[in-house]
Amino acid sequence: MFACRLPWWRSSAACKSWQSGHFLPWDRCQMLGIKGINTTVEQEQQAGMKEKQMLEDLEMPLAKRETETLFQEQPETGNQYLEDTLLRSYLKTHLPPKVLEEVHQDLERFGNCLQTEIQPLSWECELNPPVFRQYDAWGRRVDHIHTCSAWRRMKEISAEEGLIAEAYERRYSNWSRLYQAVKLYLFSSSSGGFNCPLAMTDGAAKVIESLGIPGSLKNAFDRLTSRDPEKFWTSGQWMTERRGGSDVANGTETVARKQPDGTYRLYGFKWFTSAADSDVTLTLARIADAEGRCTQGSRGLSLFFLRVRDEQGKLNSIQVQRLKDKLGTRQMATAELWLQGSRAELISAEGHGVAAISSMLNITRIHNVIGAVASMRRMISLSRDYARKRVAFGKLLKDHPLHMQTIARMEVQVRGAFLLLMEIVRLLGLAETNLASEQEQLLLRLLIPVAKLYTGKQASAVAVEAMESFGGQGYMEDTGLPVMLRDTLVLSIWEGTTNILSLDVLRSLTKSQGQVMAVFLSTVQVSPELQPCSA
Ligand code: UCC
Repeated sequence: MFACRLPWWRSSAACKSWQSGHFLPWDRCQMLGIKGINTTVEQEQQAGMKEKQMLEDLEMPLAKRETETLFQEQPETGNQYLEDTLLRSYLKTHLPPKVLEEVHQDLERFGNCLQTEIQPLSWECELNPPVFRQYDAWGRRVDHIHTCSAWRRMKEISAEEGLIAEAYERRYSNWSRLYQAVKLYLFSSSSGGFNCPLAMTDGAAKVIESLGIPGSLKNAFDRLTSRDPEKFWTSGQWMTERRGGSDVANGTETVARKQPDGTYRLYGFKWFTSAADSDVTLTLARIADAEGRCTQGSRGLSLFFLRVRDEQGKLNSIQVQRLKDKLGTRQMATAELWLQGSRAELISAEGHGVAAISSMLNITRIHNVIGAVASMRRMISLSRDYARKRVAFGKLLKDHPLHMQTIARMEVQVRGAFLLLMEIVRLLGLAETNLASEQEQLLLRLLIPVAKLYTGKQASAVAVEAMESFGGQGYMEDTGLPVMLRDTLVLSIWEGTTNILSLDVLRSLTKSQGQVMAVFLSTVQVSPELQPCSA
């Protein structure tokens, strides 16, 4: 019984031929009489000849078995843009024809690029996670986070493709934000985790823009929104400290001390800093008064901008304690950082740090929705392709109604989530070009936390379901499918857990004195596509 559970080459049903170095099943060894003991020279010679013959017989089938194609065909996707009928029909319905024409060409090209260049890079990022080196060979503290070349190439591609720039250049007025979101949606599940720094980069650019791009931040804004890989910067968002990341008001211990030149020095411990290889970051701290006292709670928090390294690449009085050992998003360096007098610039009104960083949070939460919809889309597309190739019980999976019902249910989920995402980025585009009505702004405020909390949970449920549709192959690391599941699981956790976002929904209700709900209900009632089906 026990032997049956072992791979055959380790079981009692197998033995190793000492003469040839080849493995032979045990019964064949018996037949050949290759025992190595209690045999005469003649018997051994006979056995040797028999074995030679046997190996020759085996050689062909074995060699063939090695080179034969897999007995299950690999699921694949082609050009993700061209294959996404819902996306294409949405763009066709909503975009002005001139914009559609330009955008279509670019997305088709980008879809090809994803397939040929970006997807292989993504896998490379997964296979080569960041490595942290605290000391050099001579004992000097260097705190170097080494990232792979594929990860660095993702940064260049992000700039070249304008994955942040597109939203801020506003070439297509209010449609620019939607267009950017569509590119990010296509990029996300092939980005090897680079969608995380992009989310925070977008959030930082948004904060700086909402401050009116002050002169001191002009260079940073230009770099965060640059299409030039040489200039492009990414940003972090350091909010979580050792007391936790949800209750930021009570968990933030970092202290800011004002310097004679008007800048600040930050002292504290940031416990969870994603994309720690970023160039700049936004972070919260409490400004200490002349006696060193700080205001506690939310009203004591202010928002700061800082560069992680100086021009020479030296860390800004930051020590990296270690990299986090995460369940997923392993391609991306998340670190624990000590701020030991890091030079920073105060960018919010004193005590209004949480309100100021909220515009970053709202952007990163939208990116979270993009990531959720993208991962569902990818898993289901692969599952659909597999159903067209895999035969079971005498026919293709696609011809089994029960299997197709499962896929159809997932398809409904991703389509609903996709349309919700498109509505959010459409509203955001209007708000950013001063074209949104008051109702649309209220709706946007409500839908962001709702969509983030809903799609975050939905994505992992769909990913688990989709994995099942590949049978045992879905559970195999080298298919790449488990990576997608692991990376999806974070979506309900970072950027505010489901309950924290539920509280944010309540916050939006309270702050608007219930108006957001009135707007939501009236919007739902007038949208024909949201009416219950009468037939
Ligand atoms: O950093 C992290 C990981 C980074 C990786 C990100 C990558 C994502 C990539 C996705 C791609 C696939 S994780 C850390 C994330 N941390 C959070 O998300 C924080 C979670 N906690 C919360 O959200 C809390 O609700 C807090 C911190 C916002 C609550 O703080 P307070 O101080 O208790 O909140 P208050 O007092 O209610 O609000 C303070 C001010 C108010 O404005 P004023 O002062 O004008 O009345 C609020 O209206 O902030 C305003 N405010 C908001 N405004 C609070 N939340 C919002 C909001 N969502 N929108 C607008």
